[in-house]
Amino acid sequence: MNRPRFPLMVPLLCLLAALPCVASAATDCRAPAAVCEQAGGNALALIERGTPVQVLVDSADFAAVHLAADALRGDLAAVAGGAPADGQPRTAIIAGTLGHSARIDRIVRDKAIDTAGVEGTWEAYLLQVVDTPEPGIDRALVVVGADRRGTAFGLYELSRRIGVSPWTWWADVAPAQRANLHIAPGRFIDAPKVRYRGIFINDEEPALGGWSRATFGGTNHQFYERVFQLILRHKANYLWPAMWLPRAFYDDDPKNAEVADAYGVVIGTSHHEPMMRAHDEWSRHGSGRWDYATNSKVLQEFWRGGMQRLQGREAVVTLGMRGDGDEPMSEQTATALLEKIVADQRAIIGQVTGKPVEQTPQVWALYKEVQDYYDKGMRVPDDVTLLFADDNWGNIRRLPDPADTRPGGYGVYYHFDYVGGPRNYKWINTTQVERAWEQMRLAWAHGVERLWVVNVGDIKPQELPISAFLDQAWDPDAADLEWVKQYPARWAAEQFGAEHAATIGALASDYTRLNARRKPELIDAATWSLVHDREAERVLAEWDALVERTQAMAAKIPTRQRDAWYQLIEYPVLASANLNHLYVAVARNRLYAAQGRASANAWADRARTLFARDAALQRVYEQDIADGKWVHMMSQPRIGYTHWQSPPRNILPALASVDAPEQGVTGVAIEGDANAYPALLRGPRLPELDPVAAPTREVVVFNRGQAPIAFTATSRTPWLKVSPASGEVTDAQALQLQVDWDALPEGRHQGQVSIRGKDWTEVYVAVPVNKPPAHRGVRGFVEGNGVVAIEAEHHSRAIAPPGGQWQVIPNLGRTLSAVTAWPATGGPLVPGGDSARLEYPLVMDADGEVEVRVLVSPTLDIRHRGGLRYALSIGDEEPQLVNVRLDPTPGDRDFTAWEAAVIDNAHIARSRHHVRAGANTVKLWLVDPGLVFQRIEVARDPHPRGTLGPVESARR
Ligand code: REL
Repeated sequence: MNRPRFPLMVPLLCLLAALPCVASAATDCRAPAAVCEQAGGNALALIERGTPVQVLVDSADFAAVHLAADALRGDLAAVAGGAPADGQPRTAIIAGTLGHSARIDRIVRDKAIDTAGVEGTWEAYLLQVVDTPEPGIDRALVVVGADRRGTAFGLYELSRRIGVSPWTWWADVAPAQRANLHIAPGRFIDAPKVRYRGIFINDEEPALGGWSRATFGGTNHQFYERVFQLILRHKANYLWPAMWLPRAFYDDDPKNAEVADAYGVVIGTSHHEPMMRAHDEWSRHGSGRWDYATNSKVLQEFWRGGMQRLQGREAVVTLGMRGDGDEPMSEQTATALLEKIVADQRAIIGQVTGKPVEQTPQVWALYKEVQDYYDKGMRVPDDVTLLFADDNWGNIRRLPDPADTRPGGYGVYYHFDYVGGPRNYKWINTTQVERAWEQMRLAWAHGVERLWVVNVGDIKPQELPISAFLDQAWDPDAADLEWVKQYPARWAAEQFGAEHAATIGALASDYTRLNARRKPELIDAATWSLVHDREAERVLAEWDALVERTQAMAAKIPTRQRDAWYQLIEYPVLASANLNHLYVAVARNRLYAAQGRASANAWADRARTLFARDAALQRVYEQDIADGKWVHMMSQPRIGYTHWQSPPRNILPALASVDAPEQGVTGVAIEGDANAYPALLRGPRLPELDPVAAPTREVVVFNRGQAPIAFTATSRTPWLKVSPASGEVTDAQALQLQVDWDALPEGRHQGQVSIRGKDWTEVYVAVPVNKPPAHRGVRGFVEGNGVVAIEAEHHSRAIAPPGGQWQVIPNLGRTLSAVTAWPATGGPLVPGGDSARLEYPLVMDADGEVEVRVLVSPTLDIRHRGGLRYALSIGDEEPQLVNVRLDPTPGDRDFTAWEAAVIDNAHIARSRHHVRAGANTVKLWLVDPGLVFQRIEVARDPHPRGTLGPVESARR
């Protein structure tokens, strides 16, 4: 098929010359159906001197086609800044569905338009400029659809190509105006590869629920119209409607189904709502227990009602039965009973539709415990789509053998938002596009081609991952590594234009990465360490740098784009940064109060200010921008979680206060230790100084009282310097300790610094120092403080698997990127010899035992083979197999490991090895495909400190 790699307005972007383009602007503008400002050879004007063409559709064509044409007319007018001329046009866009538009059928026939690859192909469409398509019209762009959605998608695709984002209404993305736009001649055809592609609106209180009530009076058909437009503008076709109690799509507003049908959107119900019945309908219309063993007749009639209500409209019917609501069935539920339920449901489908049952699309969702039934052997007929699920945290649980094809095919149900353990995540976007892409690429490679559906919570603010998921679903073959690398910038270009696309795309990627490594709901005052490795400072510095880049960019955003900018970039960055600052302020308040620092009170004030700022940022989103259109939309509580469920509102974490005396009182705190000094019977001892990882260390002199107090600091060791050597402390004064490394012989030493306050306080700080052998001439990552940390992409050698390659996935993971072997559908490899591996050179201080921690993304045992293995060796050792086993099933032996992994968005796998002083090589061997490596940490001390671990080691 003749298709660009990315279905956006690439030529237009290239023309604006800010994005790196695969081909030159001139070449791109000549590609069939490329839309450009300038008139390339024989291009047809869609907009000329501010006047758009007319869009003509046969009245007999489908409502979905008319609605798409209306959308395009509006979009053309918005871009052109004017309406089309009245009267008989000389040029036009003529759209129609084969067999349903006499006009299109005639043009196809008269002009001998080649419909191969379109006719008879699900949702396919063709765009082609045709001369004299009919009397009176000189030239037209003809949009030919194989079916109603095919034609509609041709029209929505044109909307995107003329510069109208799918988020035009949902994020107020204002299209750029163009006086002239042309479409290149040539034949362009396209069709989706995944049959059903869609979203699940879920857990939509209080944000989307409150907003939809205030805006539309509820999730009625006016609301759904907007949802359908959003889906279709992404050329997707499928929806699981909102069902969070007490919502019921069919029951709440009978027009919902009618309008869905008019737009051409296929409706399903979520995984635990069988037979087109919303969960809440059982309490409205059911009677007796939700229990098939005792109440089958009533349930059958309830389900029959769901099918009858469809009136033949397009749907994908969920089969099976879970407990009442999103709960497992009772333990005793036998597979045999479930199989009977499915058989009875299928009988009802057949009776109600009057068609062979396999003609109605059906899914069986293997969600949570239902997958166990599947694993234990439960099966459904072959024409039913098997819908595999992720673990609710973006890690797919099971995939089919690529060789196992079945008429019903396979699907995946994925999450960008979740209510459940270990904690809800509902507020902000925390899904790395790269992770969703990598998981869905795996799914596609394993033959998941029938249905992709993603839980998007309140829709906003999941704009970026929603676009990426649906764009990938359209053509997973085109979504290769290059595609995902460019996606954030391309998406930014679609919202804000090409000029700053790379910068804006990087802002979106970066805030997502920072949010993904620990979701905001999981952050508390203990998350970022104040005492180890300056972790809290490092984390806040990353956020501050991002805020600074965001503000610098904000200054360049024109007024017409400011509403979209705030929703898509500024709010997520500022509010996420603020939340991290808030928790660190709370942590400082508590730590300082425990240490008796007078400044604890100021940190309490700062925490209160940051808490108020969170509300202020929300207020801007909900009231100040877009004329208050997004009222309630950011009302999801995110501060003050204590267990999995969301707090009822944001709650400022408890703060401590100190009663500071009027006179100054000296105190001392050191790195790596939460205690304050002086303390009874023990003195402070710093963590070791080391020329590579910790060449300096910090000691803080602080004040426990209100009046400033003088101090002196004296080194009692010739090679150790402390500065400043004296001063007056109002709040706190950091002292830097420096070692004269040249004066120090190799080996371990101990220095001492004494600190005296004017109030007679006296503290002696022990300063251990290690000067390891230099190992001159040895190259590699150098041990420091007993640790070597290496980002997986910084290998010195990569031996690819047979027929495959190692791929670096940028941005994926917690710190830089991730590395995975691709393709990932093969069998296990035997490690050793010249087999596939990554190599990392180390320079170690001394011989000894080490623990090697390999950080992998929390990929699950997708092929049900008992885990995912890699092997590791150092030097000439035999490769040691390490099995990554994570299981989201509560009670499973690997459940705790799974919980820890999704909280950290990484699993830390461990093995023990022996190293030699000097040069060593770590070999990370590929065994089972699918693992995604983020980092390697080699440590003499088995306990990692802090949440993120050490910074990457120096490389020599
Ligand atoms: O994320 C999920 O799949 C489930 O938690 C939801 O589907 C579930 O229906 C929940 O909204 C409440 O019933």
